Amino acid sequence: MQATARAQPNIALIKYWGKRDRTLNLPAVGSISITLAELFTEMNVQFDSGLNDDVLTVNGEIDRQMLPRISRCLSAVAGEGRDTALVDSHCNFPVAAGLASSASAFAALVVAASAAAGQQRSTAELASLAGQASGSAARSLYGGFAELENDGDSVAVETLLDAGDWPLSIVIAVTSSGPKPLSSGEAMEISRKTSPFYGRWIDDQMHDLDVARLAIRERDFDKLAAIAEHNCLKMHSVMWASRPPIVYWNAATLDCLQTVRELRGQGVGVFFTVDAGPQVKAICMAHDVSRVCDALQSTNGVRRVIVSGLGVGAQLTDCA
Ligand code: 2P0
Repeated sequence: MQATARAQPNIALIKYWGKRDRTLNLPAVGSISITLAELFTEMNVQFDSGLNDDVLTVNGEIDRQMLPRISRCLSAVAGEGRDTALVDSHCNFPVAAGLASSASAFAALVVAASAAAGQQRSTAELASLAGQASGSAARSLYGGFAELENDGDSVAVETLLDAGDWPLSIVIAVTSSGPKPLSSGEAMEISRKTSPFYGRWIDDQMHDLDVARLAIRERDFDKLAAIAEHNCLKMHSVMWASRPPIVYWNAATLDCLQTVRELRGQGVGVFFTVDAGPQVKAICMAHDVSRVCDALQSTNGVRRVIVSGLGVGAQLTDCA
């Protein structure tokens, strides 16, 4: 059997940084994210392909680097005794550059693999399997605003608001399209072991989650803006103070933050967030999109901007 699924990346407004259990890949903190609409990974999985080993192609090219993680995830979904698989992935945005490509990839993979194996799993089960492969991927099973809770032996995700309930827009300023120098997983471990701010980061997270959850439920843009920017800068402070330091930003990243602040000074409803990469994500009201786009596009060092609304979670698109 073969199946195809499509999943969108998500952007954390309250971030996951650090692991509580590396074997089970459980996050050390909860997180809150928004799932995008226009960016996606489409993944086709075909078991019983007659191959000796799993084969992964990404945008038409054989990918051996990502293959071990993909194979582990396939075995977690379909069992260790499963057939080998042909996995064909297509992504309409730069991979491994801080745009959460692993989140959309593993969310799409678990949905496609489960269907191709003839299973009927709940979204919660699929999220848990995706989270074992990549912590942030659990959130991409859900649309709109999603909270990943940090209790127990597996992850639990809850939808806080559907995409249509508060249709915010996201403008992504791409400042570099190369792969990131250090994976998030490696960087989190360095932070846990060496950053003097790591313990405080963990201790503060519950407060930030509470504030953001309430702001989302009340659709209070200014309150969400303030806590999201604070949480983002706090996470990067943890990274910067690690040894060796982890700095994903470039000069254009900082220029984009300045652009967002200037826009806000002019009365535009917009705030920034930055993940494990140099791209800046500006979250704004739908009616301010063109102003935010123009300002970021003309900021020094910005290569291009990508605009997205909020989307639904991962979906099965074909199964035969
Ligand atoms: C997040 N990031 O909450 C945070 C903010 C990056 C910065 O989740 O090791 O690729 O595969 O569980 O999910 C990126 O980490 O890490 C991430 P693994 P993942 O979106």
